[in-house]
This record gives sequence, structure tokens and C-alpha cells, in this order.
Amino acid sequence: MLSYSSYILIALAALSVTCHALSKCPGASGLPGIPGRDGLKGLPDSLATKYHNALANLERRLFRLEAVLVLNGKIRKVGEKVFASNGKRVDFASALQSCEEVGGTLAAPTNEEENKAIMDIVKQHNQYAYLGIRKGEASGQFTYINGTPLKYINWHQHEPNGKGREKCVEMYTDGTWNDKKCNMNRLTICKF
Ligand code: MMA
Ligand code: CA
Repeated sequence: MLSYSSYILIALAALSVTCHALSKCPGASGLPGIPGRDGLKGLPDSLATKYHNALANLERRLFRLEAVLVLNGKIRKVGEKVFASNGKRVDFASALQSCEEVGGTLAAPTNEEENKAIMDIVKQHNQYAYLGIRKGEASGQFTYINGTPLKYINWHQHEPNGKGREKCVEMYTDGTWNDKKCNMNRLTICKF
């Protein structure tokens, strides 16, 4: 049987995970994203302290797990974003599907630092990867999967050259991009 306070603790933990995912955590207590004792309004002091400490502990445990994954080369972190591959080479639609199935999407660099992080994974596997960029049916422009315009590009010299026949984009091992047909087998790299 769970106590009343356990339920609140679980709810707070869930809230914290959700707000981290949305990068919209409630403010301010020293630890980013963890409400301070006085941020837990309406709770008795002793409970607020308990919940604050429990959440701070969860954050330390998450930090530790992520550090191990980074150490082992399983993930790359850039700001709030995490990039990771399942090591599989599949067509564009299957790559996107496997990322979305686990709550991510196909990785698409929005700046040089992200491009480098994704390139490191491409190099690690020595396999070109599909990026989360495709040619819009209506606009004829390359956009992110969600349809928004590109903030950053890193085309290889003379690319894109597909003249509409190459609607997907692959990353080469030097980090430059090539427009490419969508039915090739390319490394899957997801963003979370
Ligand atoms: C291939 C194909 C194209 C790319 C050229 C570069 C011959 O076509 O990968 O997408 O632009 O190579 O030479
Ligand atoms: Ca091309």
C-alpha cells in the first residue's frame, strides 16, 4: 500500500520528467528544474524538504546514467538534445519510424555543434546517415520533418543536385550533406 506522500512524490517526479522533456521546468532552487522547498507551496515544510531532496536525488541519478552513456559512446549530448543511433541501416521511412516509435525523431543538425555531434556518430559507424530533412511536396524546399525551414545547412560542394529526384538528405563521413533518394539503406540516428 502506497502512502499519500508516495503518490505526491510520484506525481512530482512525473511532472519533473515531463517538464524536462518540454524544457519548461518550473523555476529556481539552485538545481535547474527542481523546485525549491518554497516552490512546493501548500506542503508542510518537512514534506517540501523531503520532495525537494528526492527530486534532486533523481536528477543526480539521471546525470550519472547519462555520463555512463556518454562515456561508452552510446549517446551524444548538445545542449538539451541527445543524439543516438541503433546502428541499423534502413530506408528513410523506416529510420524515421524507429526514432518516432521510441519518442524521438530523425536527427537534423540546426547548427555546427549539432552537425559535429551527428558526424561523430556517422564516423563511429563508418556509415552515411539519413538526416531528418526532406523535400516538401508543395514548396519544393528542403525542410525539417515538421515542415519548418532549415536554420543551418552544410551541403557538400555542388549539392543539392537531385533536381527533385532526390527528396532525402544523407550525411557523409566528413559531415557534409548530399540530397539522396529515400530508398537507400542509411544509418539511423535519432534525436531525443
Ligand atoms: C550520386 C548520388 C547523388 C550525388 C552524386 C555526387 C551519381 O549520383 O549520390 O546524390 O549528388 O553521386 O557525385
Ligand atoms: Ca545529390
